[in-house]
Amino acid sequence: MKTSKYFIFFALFLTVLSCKTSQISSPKPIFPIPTSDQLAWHELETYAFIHFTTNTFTGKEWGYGDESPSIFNPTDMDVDSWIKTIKDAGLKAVILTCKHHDGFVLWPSKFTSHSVAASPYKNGKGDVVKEVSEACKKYGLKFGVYLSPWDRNRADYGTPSYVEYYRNQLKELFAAYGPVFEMWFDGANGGDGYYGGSKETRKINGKTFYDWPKTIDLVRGLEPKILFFSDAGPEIRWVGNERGLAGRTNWNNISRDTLYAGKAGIEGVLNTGHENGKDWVPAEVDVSIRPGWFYHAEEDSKVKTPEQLFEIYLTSVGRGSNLLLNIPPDRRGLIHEIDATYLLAWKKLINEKFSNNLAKGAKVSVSSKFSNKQKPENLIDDNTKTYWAAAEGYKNASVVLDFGKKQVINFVELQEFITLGQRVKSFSIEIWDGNNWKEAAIETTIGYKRIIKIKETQTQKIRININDSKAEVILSEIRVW
Ligand code: FUL
Ligand code: CA
Repeated sequence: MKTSKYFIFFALFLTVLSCKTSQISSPKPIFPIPTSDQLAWHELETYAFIHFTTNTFTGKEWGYGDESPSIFNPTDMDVDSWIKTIKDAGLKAVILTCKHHDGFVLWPSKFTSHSVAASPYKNGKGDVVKEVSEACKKYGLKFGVYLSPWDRNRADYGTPSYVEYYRNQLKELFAAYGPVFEMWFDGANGGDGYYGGSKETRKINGKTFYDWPKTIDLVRGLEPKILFFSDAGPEIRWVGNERGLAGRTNWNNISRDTLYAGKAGIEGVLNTGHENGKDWVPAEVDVSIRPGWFYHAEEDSKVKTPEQLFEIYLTSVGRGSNLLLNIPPDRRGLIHEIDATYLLAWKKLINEKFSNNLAKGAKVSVSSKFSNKQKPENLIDDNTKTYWAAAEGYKNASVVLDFGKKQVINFVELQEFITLGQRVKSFSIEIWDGNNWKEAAIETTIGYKRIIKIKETQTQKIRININDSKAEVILSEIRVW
């Protein structure tokens, strides 16, 4: 009787103790944190933009809005081959310009006659949006929609009936061509246009005219998992330039309430994000494989080479952003041979540079750990869902990887476990020269992924020093190439 009493007491004591330890056995999140749909978006890393409309046939970048649908006439259209090339190049999704600023729409919309239905393409029976979305399904790629808010064709542009028209088109698109993973709202509003023949300059108030909150609610009602891209989100932000450059410092955080699409002078903060931003709004890097967004034969000699594309990969994905690479079909309705060749060579280059992960099988030692659950080996298990964390509250930490013998090193790749928020503010990489540690790189943020190119060196050991962080350091993966 007496023994069992003691036993119960002891068991209770143990339970309380274990509750206490399990409470602190995982680090707490540092807000803001990504939603599960944003997390899935981060994992896409690279996807394609397709700009295709009457501009392809007029040679313009911004059609005025008076183009006759009769000029939209691709001679050898093969959407299947576009999507196959994109898939072979390792890209994970496609965003199509269903309507660019000129107002010509690529599906047979019942709300306008300024569309593919009035063109010679398939004798007016064609539907490019349908073809692209179906080919994406066939090849297992996600499908996204670009629908230009600015419309230089519409007579009612600038009045409430235009906003109604725009929303009707969204309803039509989301009903017929889903699922849609991302919706791209372009902030460009150049002013002048055809506007049903009035040929004038129309200025709208970018902050109020489109009443975005209402439009966004409408689309979310049709597609709950949709992610909205615009200059300032809500889910994905513009990176602030079209040259393929995410900020070397790149926070996923900004404060949405201080920004809106088209607001002047926000490129800087969009590029780097804001350390203390209240919302998780990661940057997407949109850049074209050619100088223009649309195909122009005179730019055939200016297609970005595999090496240039690789540099862009490093300054976008390698800086914690996603890369939206534009690949515009030509007048035949094909991805030009030069573009296709360079794309596949780029993919090959990525595969070659990142083929031999030296971190696999290395000996990992860390300066501290949160608990036995977040073991250092989690850093090299090729699984982004497992992580190592420094001891509670430790805003600096170091990790040493020992390869056991000298190895040639070119790149170091780091990933934070962003499910618990972005933390690291500054870090450095050091190389062991046999006697001393030598600094090889000094950088700021990491985020979802950071790839640091270092001067080719032979070494047996590298050390990553996290010098400052918002809270205890948490990394999910380290790879060394
Ligand atoms: C810009 C547009 O004006 C360009 O034509 C292109 O569509 C690019 C992706 O966005 O704002
Ligand atoms: Ca891991």
